[in-house]
Amino acid sequence: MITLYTFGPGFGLPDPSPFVMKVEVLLKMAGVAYRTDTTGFRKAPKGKLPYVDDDRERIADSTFIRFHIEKKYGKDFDSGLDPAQRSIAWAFEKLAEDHLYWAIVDARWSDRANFNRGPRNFFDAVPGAMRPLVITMVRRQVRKNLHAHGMGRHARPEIVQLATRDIDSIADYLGQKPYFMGTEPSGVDATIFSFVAGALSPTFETPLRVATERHDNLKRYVGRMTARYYPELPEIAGCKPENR
Ligand SMILES: N[C@@H](CCC(=O)N[C@@H](CS)C(=O)NCC(=O)O)C(=O)O
Repeated sequence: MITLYTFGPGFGLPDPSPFVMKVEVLLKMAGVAYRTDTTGFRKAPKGKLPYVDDDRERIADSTFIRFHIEKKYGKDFDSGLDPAQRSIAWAFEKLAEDHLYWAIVDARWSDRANFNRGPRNFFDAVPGAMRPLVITMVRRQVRKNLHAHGMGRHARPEIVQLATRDIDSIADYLGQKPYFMGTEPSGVDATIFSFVAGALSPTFETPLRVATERHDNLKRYVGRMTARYYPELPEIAGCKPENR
């Protein structure tokens, strides 16, 4: 059975990491049995979650895990999409993962109040005397990562402006369709659902959340995906399961 290494539920989400949520939804979409393990971060092959173990094969990174599921389990997450639609799906996926993601990181980690509401809890297991130092070091590393990406070089209002454009584009493309590419879910829904839910996390007070909440179709979409893939949960990020 596949083991998916996760952080565990948090921030009103099945996992604080949208990449972990993406892989969990892909596994559910594929109907592949899996279990989760929250103790794998230290051994992560690329220093990040998610990664999976599948019959002694270890695959790191949500996109390579997707490719693995498609190849090994004969599932094409984009079946039903023509080449142009597949390209659009890929481009939106990477918009979320490589652009919007960094605005979410900034909102959660750079803003002190939000950091205290959320990521600070990741360090609860660190012995009290060492905790402030560890927190300072990790936050410094996150700031360096933001700077290296480029997002962290912008002023906060500029970051919000860019991320709002991402969210508006996602909302406009979804429109009134039930799923991102049409009437049935495809691979990109695992990503868009996870990142939109991440932006809506009720743990954080962010302009990004306000920008996302303005889009009723996005909230209903998160509710629809919740009903389909997490029927056992009463809600995700404040969005109640919705079947239409
Ligand atoms: N490209 C990776 C990104 C994964 C990622 O950024 N994971 C974050 C959590 S959202 C992480 O583990 N960060 C830990 C770190 O950078 O030290 C994927 O698609 O899986």
